Amino acid sequence: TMESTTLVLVKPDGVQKGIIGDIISRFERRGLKIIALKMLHLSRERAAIHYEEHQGKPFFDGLVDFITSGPIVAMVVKGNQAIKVVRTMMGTTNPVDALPGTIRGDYALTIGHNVIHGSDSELSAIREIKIYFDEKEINRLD
Ligand code: YYY
Ligand code: MG
Repeated sequence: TMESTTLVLVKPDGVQKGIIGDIISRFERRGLKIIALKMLHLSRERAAIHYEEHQGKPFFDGLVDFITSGPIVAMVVKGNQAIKVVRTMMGTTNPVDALPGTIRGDYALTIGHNVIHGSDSELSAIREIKIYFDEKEINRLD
């Protein structure tokens, strides 16, 4: 086994749709552990830091508008290959291509409103978790 931790966000559209519980349940059913959890409303500054890899791209301003448009839920998810497993459970970035049974495949239809974020690599996960959580907010006990 290869334990890893990843950052998951339920985006404003996911909170609005009332699927926070379903998303958490999917991870728990799979055997992943939620080791930190909060609801917050991102500032544009913090959103730009989160999405710094996309600065300058044509969709960047719309992405920041969207992710700051309402409350989100941030969580740290832990388990065997959690980064990869969560990405698979999310489905493809463009929900039009996402398979039924994935979170985006079940709840989203356009790329600008795709319900969920999950870190895409070990480095991204470490960087992104720090944007949302202090060390002391993360439960490292099992
Ligand atoms: O990691 P993931 O969310 O699956 O996709 P990214 O390529 O990192 O893009 C981040 C975010 O930006 C995506 O979830 C939707 C939005 N976006 C967009 O609106 N239009 C694109 N052409 C690409 C991405
Ligand atoms: Mg990404």
